[in-house]
Amino acid sequence: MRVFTNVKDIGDLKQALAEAQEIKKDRYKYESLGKHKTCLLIFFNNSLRTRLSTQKAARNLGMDVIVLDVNQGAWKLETERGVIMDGDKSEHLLEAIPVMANYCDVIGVRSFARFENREDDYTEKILTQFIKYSGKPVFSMEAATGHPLQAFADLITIEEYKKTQRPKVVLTWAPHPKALPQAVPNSFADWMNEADVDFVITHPEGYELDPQFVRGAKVEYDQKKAFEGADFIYAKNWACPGVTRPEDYGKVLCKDMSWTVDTEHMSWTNNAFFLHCLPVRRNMIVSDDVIEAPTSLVIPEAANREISATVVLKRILESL
Ligand code: AN0
Ligand code: CP
Repeated sequence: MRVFTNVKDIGDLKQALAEAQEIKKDRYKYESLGKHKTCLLIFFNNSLRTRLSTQKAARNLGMDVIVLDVNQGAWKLETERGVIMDGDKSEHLLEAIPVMANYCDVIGVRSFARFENREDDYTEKILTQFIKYSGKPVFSMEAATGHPLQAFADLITIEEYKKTQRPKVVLTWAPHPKALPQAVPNSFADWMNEADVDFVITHPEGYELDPQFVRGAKVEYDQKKAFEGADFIYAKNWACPGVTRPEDYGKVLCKDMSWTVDTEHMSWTNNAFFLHCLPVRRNMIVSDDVIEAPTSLVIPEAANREISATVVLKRILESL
């Protein structure tokens, strides 16, 4: 595997889940695979889980790791070609990428949606340049439109906790004070659509996700109806994806607190497990009681980030 940005890159999901369980039983099984290989993790945005779990995964495989926070200590990067660079940006991405690629064998990139221009975000302008100009395998650590390491960890968690062969999994929008990207819900939909689950998406009108991720999934605007019989509730906020009204792209259209997942919401379900990628704002997205309940899987879900990253890096190392 030379590129990891979406569910298609990982291939057969049953095989990927089997590999995840193999790694979970012995996370150092492939510790000689990454000897003398360097993994460079580039962060344009903040991170707790991705930063730690991906470093841990690389070390499980015997790799060396370099972490770069672009906005703390590196030169400010220009990303547009043709710009007269007389402002505060000292270096262009087009030099920085091949330079950074010299020092590593594999590159992970975190570069969130900027909400300046829908097309730039949805064509993955930054990530694509890393893939094109680095000459090295590149994996997404949450780019503008996807967070595949998260979705893979989510699937591993669902597989581990499901009580029926084909559980009902509900992705629900929930309120948040700031505009957040669609990367997490996009990837979650991308993966659930390929998994053996009954998948339903619920959100207020105007928050329709991009059709390339929704595909055949059921969209139910009535949150209560969506929750009925659910085995897993996956909560996430996202800003307007601009599908129906492009001019609303990146806007916060709704802060309706009746969408916050609380015990009453969970009572509509089939005693569902609660999932969230974290970081989460309590009593905006989810109530204290729901996130602290025994049915909350947010901690094992975060733990599975090490497993998903180890499988992905293993696959990449095998292709070098
Ligand atoms: C980010 C997001 O919503 O995409 C990262 C989630 C993993 N969340 C925040 O910025 C709070
Ligand atoms: N879930 C997740 O990716 O968390 P971080 O933003 O802390 O890495």
